Amino acid sequence: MGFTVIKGGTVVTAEGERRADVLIEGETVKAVGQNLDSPAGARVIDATGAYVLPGGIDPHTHMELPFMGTVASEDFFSGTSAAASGGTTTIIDFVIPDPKERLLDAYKKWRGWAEKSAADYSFHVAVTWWSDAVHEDMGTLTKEHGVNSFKHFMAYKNAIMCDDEVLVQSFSRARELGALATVHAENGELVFRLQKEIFERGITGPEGHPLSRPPEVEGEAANRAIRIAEVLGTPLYLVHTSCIDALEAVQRARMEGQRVFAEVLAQHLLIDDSVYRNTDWNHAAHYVMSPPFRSKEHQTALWRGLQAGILQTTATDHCCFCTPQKQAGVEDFRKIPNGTGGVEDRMGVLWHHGVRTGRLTPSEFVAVTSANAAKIFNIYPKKGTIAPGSDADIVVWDPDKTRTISAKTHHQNIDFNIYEGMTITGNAAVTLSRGSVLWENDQLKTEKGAGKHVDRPCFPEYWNAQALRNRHAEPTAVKREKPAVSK
Ligand code: URQ
Ligand code: ZN
Ligand code: ZN
Repeated sequence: MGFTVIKGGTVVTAEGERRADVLIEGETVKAVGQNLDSPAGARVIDATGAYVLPGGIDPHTHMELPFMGTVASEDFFSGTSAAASGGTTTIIDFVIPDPKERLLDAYKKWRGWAEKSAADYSFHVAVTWWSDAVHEDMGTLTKEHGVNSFKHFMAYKNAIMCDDEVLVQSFSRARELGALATVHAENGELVFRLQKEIFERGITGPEGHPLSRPPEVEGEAANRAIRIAEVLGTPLYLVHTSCIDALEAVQRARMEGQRVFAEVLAQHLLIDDSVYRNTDWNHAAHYVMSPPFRSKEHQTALWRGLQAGILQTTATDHCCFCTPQKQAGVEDFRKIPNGTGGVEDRMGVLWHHGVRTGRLTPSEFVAVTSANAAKIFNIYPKKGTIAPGSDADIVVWDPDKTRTISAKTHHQNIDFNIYEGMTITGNAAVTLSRGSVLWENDQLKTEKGAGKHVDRPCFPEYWNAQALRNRHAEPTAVKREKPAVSK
């Protein structure tokens, strides 16, 4: 592969923005600077009037996930292609072993599925049970397979839910390995109880879903995971923080200096729980995901959390189920497969509602859509920036390009779009993955299997500073005479 020069744009990284050209050699950024020469035969991309951004990183997707008796309709090729059309060039997906399934076996299975990806990918690995084999596999995955994050579902009782014993065992192992623990924080026992109560009151439609998972249920689990991580000294990442109750738990911990990171989904910033009252069952069911969409005050708080740095990353939890799949729950909301799409629209909706409203600067936009995830999951500066030596994952971002989001025109493999009809200004004009153009002139040019797995090494010792911070003075025994045993 030869040279590409992206000329005349404004390069934006998490550190700032400047007018500069970008010279790419093969898959890698070679230079960033003013008026760079174009080597003979170089491909020139004109970025005049546009921003030049690091490719987006979505740290939370579920391509072709087997879940709730079906399989998510988006596969790794169609999903990474759709992502590229919206400016996202790397996804971090999830290996979710069945309870009693060896983590390593599940990992190899998912790696096989992901081979078809059009752009780069990596995996969090879920711990869904505990045994010496899990302990061993976590070590193998970190040492030999580039895994540095282990997921724990505190919800989904009788399926993949972790109880406190598993959380404690796994968080301890993660710290030993220098890996990050991540959690889906909802109290699965409370959800199970509330689902039963709601259903038995005759509320069987999608409106029952949010009623069975109120913010308190997420707040309790968020706090519990944070406290367990604090005592054990394990760095923690909360996925899809959706409400004030969880946000406050994160804020308290961070203000105490605990190493806690938190993610917010683009859709939780923009959509409220009125969707569940839609009288069209199919429409309401398409918004059934966990945690559920919340009332408006939570969106306002989440935007503030993102602006204040309490939330560091944005994601989509892209987990697609088409209408016939959702209808498994037509008699019982508990059977509606949980999940929504969104990988294609994350960056566009966040630019429109974030940058164009003044909530975020372009540089902060890059931080929350790319750089922070790269830093937290230890793939920076390979990903998440535009600098010599970085992968040439780059988006020429047209701030004036307007489009109306619709399932009729999107590239996602799902017959619904949660942002249907939303008109946004600011979109990807050209998307490159390691120097190859995947999206240009509103056309996908993706190739099955072109994506590569991204190893994520465990963290240097300083991550275990968390452990040092939490260990009160080394405990010591008290010397004392044995008491005379009274008759
Ligand atoms: O819980 C998750 O993150 C997966 C199973 C996707 N579904 C969802 O409702 N969020
Ligand atoms: Zn989840
Ligand atoms: Zn998820």
